[in-house]
Amino acid sequence: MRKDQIKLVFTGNMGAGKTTAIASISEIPVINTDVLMSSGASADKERTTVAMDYGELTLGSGEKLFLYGTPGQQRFDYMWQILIQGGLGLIILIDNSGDDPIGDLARYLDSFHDFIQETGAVIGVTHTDDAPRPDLQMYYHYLQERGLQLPVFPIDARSRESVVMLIQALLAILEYG
Ligand SMILES: Nc1nc2c(ncn2[C@@H]2O[C@H](COP(=O)(O)OP(=O)(O)OP(=O)(O)O)[C@@H](O)[C@H]2O)c(=O)[nH]1
Ligand SMILES: [Mg+2]
Repeated sequence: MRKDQIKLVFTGNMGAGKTTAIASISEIPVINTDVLMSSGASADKERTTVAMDYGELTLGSGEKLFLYGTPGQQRFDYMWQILIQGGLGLIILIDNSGDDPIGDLARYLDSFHDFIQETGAVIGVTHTDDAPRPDLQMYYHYLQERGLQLPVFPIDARSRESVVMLIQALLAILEYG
C-alpha cells in the first residue's frame, strides 16, 4: 500500500460505535453488513455487524484513508485477522456504559497484541455522556500497568469532528500526520 493510501481498522466491543464512526466520516456510502439482532436489541441498537464495515475518507493533505470496521461480537472474531491484513493502525472503541469497559479494553489489547506492536493504536471511549466513569485517568492507569503508551480520548462516534480527531491522533503516532 502506498504511503498516501492508508488502511485503518476500527475494532471494539458491540455497540461501541464502530459502524457509526465510519458512517460519520466516510465520503462514500458505507458498505456494511449489519443485520437485525436476534436478541439484546435496544431502542438505539437494533443492528449488529456480522462481517465488516467499509468507508473511505480523503484528508486535506491528500492521503486517502480506507476504513474497515470489525464485528464486535466474539463469535465473528475470525473476521478480525482477515480485516487487519495490510492495516497500518488500529482504533479501539470502548463503550463506557458497558459492565466492564476496562475489561473490554483488555480483551481487545490481547486479541490485537501483535498488530498493535507492529503498527500503533489509539483508544476512543464512547458513551461518556451516559457513563462518565471509568474516567480517563483509570484508563491511563490500566495502560501504565500493562506498560503501554497509547492515547485515550473520549469521543462520540456520531460526531464527525471527534472521530476525525481520533484518526488524526493515530496518524500522528504512525507519523503520517
Ligand atoms: N449516547 C451516545 N451514543 C453513542 C455514542 N457513540 C455511538 N453512539 C450510539 O451507539 C450505537 C452504536 O452502534 P453501532 O455503531 O452499530 O456499534 P458497533 O460498534 O458497530 O456495534 P457492532 O457492530 O454490533 O459490534 C449507535 O446507536 C450510536 O448512535 C456516544 O458517544 N454517546
Ligand atoms: Mg458495527
